Amino acid sequence: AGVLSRESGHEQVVFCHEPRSGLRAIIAIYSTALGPALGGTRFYPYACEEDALADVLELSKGMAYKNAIAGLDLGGGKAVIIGDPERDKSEMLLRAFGRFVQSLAGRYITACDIGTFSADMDVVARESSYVTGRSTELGGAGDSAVLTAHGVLLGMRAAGEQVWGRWGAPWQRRIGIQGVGKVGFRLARTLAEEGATVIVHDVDQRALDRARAEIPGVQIAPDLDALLTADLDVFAPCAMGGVLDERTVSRLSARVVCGAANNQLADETVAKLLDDRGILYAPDYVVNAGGVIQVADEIGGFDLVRATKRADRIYDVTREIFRRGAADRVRPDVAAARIAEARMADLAAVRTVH
Ligand code: NAI
Ligand code: K
Repeated sequence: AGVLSRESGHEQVVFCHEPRSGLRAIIAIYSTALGPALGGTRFYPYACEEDALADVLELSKGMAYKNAIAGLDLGGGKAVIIGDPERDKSEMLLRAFGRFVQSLAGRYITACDIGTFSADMDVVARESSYVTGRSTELGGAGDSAVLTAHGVLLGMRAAGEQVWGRWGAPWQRRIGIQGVGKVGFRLARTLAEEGATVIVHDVDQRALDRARAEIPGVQIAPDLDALLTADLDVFAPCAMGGVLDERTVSRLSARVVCGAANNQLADETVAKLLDDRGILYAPDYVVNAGGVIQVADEIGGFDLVRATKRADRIYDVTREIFRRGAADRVRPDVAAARIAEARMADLAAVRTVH
């Protein structure tokens, strides 16, 4: 891990094993330049430890950029628990994980991600003070999908205005959403209520059944290709990372990509492919920061009104990134990275002066 963290730029990577509970987890801290490293815990049946490590390294770096550009006084980190959440999750395992989080003495603050929920954070919090995303009954921020979906919508509005001059007519607002889980479902419902045409795809039949039952007029695409090639204005990836690659980008009919998933680009060449096809990419970590803004607010005592006001700024930040990109003649992903990296470097420098 030492060599790995030097090469990848991470500050610290911790492997956690607790045999009695079966816990196998990795906590990665990319940067504490701006403050404690905040990022969720993903509970996922990784095929092997190498896959889990690759994921947590990438996700923790993404969190550092996300927190930096959101203007939070927080660094970037992430945790992964290797296992099937439906089968392997237990009080013992979550508390064992909480012990490891506590052992980092506040350098890492955890929260929910794929496969973990507020009720799980309540259990982790019985062993650690460095937990957010707890239940609202316990003073927590609750389900962060609320402000994540809110922020993605604001980012979509900014992107729509950039491409079509305004949000709404004359374009049709045909939105394709991959993944109707916690975030994608809310996004789909709000857009449908606003009168947009919403087409969704999910690999989980239960998620599709719920969407069909609760979102009037929602259309279901049988597979990803059908979704990508549907006549879309906006494609919103809200499932797992890596959906955009050479193949999927070549099929995409949308002019805007704006969604909640972390690390939507399979690799760094994909941003250029999108740009070459005239597709505006709203950088994932810019528009999906609502969730971390929501849970970060819990650190000082959660207030939904305050957190929503802060998440509202995602609209201005997204516009600023498009503006900076145009002014510097770079793609939006490059403009966003420059802003995030500058804030981390500037404040890291100032904060080492005693
Ligand atoms: P979730 O687990 O509730 O929903 C994900 C949905 O995607 C599920 O319904 C799942 O069946 C579906 N899915 C998985 N693989 C798929 C595939 N290959 N094709 C189609 N559908 C697929 O997760 P949640 O919370 O809605 O998050 C969605 C994405 O947004 C994730 O990538 C997450 O990391 C990211 N995100 C979530 C935040 C939050 O506050 N919940 C904050 C920032 C990012
Ligand atoms: K997250």
